[in-house]
Amino acid sequence: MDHVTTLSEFIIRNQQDFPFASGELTRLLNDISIAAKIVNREVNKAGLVNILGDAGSINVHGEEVKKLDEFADQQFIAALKAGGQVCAVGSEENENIIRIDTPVSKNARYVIALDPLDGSTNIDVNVSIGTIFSVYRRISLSGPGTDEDFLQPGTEQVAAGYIIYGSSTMLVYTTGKGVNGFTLDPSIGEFCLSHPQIKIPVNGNIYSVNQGHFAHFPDGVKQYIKNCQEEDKESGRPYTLRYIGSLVADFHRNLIKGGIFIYPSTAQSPKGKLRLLYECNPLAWVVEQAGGKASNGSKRILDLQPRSLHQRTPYFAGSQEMVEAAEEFMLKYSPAEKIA
Ligand code: P6P
Repeated sequence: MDHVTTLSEFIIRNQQDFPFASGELTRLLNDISIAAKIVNREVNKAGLVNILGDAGSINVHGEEVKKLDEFADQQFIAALKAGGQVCAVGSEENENIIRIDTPVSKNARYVIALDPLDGSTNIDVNVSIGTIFSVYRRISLSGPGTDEDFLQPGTEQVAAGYIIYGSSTMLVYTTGKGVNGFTLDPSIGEFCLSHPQIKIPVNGNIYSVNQGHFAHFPDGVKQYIKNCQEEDKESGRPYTLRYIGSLVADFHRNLIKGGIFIYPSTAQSPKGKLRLLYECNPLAWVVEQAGGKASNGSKRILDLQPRSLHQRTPYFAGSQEMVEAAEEFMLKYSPAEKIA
């Protein structure tokens, strides 16, 4: 069997490629991978809720059972605090940023925005879920991190990626030198390089959208979906509709096979449902580094200037030619959808 390359070995071997001082990225991604292994263990036990107790109950060990997304949030924050590489954490689970004031962390050079467990409502039905993370260099000079450290366009990210807890658990990330995927080998407790230099097909035949919102989609999205459903052998249409309802799972499938994921503005979510800082930006950088595109229907996601931590945005991400086709429909049928 060829030599297995672990995540730590890979980072050390490619250290010169990373915009970090030696050792910082190794430690930061190691902290993330430690929390991911702990969350993975709990996610895999979620089916035993009748034994372990439902969230809010007291389990057989007399411990309070936490909701898995709260549990994941606490695990990632604890691992990042212990690792000392970030001075603040912005999390989907917390209204305000968590400013880290420990002696080792408060002058750390990075901040991290994360969705600790996206799609957690799918746990009860055994559907893949994920963690999404985005790392920036701080803007503030010293001390615990500040809000302004998080309100940077996605082009300023220095590391970004996701963990998908599925049929296997994978960590996929970029630091601007391509996208690499690592699969957790539970027998040795290591993330091992399994998908080097991932590239998304420039075109695809899968579209991912919640058709249930169709009536409230912008006309450009309605027309693009109708185009996907038309018979046209030359372009391989009709395309296949695949929608898991778990962003990381839908995104990862399209990254590997090609396709487009769309969550546009809807009546319930006039600015889109997905969050810019810790869902759309990190996945936008990953998909661009893999050769794809990500926009809000008219503007590049990574160029958007965030105004608040939990800001939402319409999201079109995936194979370059599919995103460009959808943008053309948006320009033609929904020009007013230009989101500032
Ligand atoms: P809808 C899960 O709740 C989530 O945040 C994403 O993971 C997913 O892509 C989206 O919402 C699904 O939303 O409205 O289709 O149920």
